[in-house]
Amino acid sequence: EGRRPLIAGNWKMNLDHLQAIAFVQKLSWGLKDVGHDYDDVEIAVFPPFTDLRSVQTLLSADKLSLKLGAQDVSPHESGAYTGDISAQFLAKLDVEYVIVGHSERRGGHGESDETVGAKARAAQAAGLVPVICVGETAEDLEEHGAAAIPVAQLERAVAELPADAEYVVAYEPVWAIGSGQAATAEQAEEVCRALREQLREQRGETEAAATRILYGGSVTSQNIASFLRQPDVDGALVGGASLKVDEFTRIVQFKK
Ligand code: G2H
Repeated sequence: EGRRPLIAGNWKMNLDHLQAIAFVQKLSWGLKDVGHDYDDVEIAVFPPFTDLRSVQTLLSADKLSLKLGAQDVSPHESGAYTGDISAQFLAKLDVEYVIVGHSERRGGHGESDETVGAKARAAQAAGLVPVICVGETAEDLEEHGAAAIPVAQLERAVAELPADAEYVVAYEPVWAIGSGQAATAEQAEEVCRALREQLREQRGETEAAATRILYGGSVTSQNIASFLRQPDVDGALVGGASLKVDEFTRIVQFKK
């Protein structure tokens, strides 16, 4: 439907800033070797905060087409928030995307849907594109089926965004994260379709049709193509497999 696929590499708490430079160099050279067309498939990497400056310098010095993302952002603009990083700080480092509401933050740091919505709003206000993560746990799945919880999370996360805001949605079933047990392409499509339907009702047809919805959870070079063949899956949020240059290169080259 004319949405450019996005493959996002979420490094989580891996690779320090020296390792990050070596990694991004190797990745971008490898992508050049295989003739990757960035207009065809967009690629973004999401390093830890402490790597962003180094990676930004490398990307701009070598005019690399990889996009830069961050893994979290404060809902606040500035002030007495020890340890927080503002959206403005990220924007000044040429960060374009920021993950909000990853299950490791919802679970491990007690982030509510309201907090996730406030983070998405703060990111959007600073000119960043929030990557809003939603997904059900194994217990949710058993109790409510696959779509109900992610749809409710999305509804609350986009509630405060202005009309026609740009954002990305990532459907990550919690039971599929880092488990090696990915959802099937059909399961992913079912929920991604329900998420788009929610956007259609809540935000209108134009925004629903333009918004990219990614699948995340144990994505590999073996299963990526099956997800991207689904009409409502527009890319992937890749964790573990984004830390291996060769494997990540195969993933972004999924059409070949
Ligand atoms: C889900 C995903 C990336 P992995 O958290 O966000 O990680 O691919 O390792 O399951």
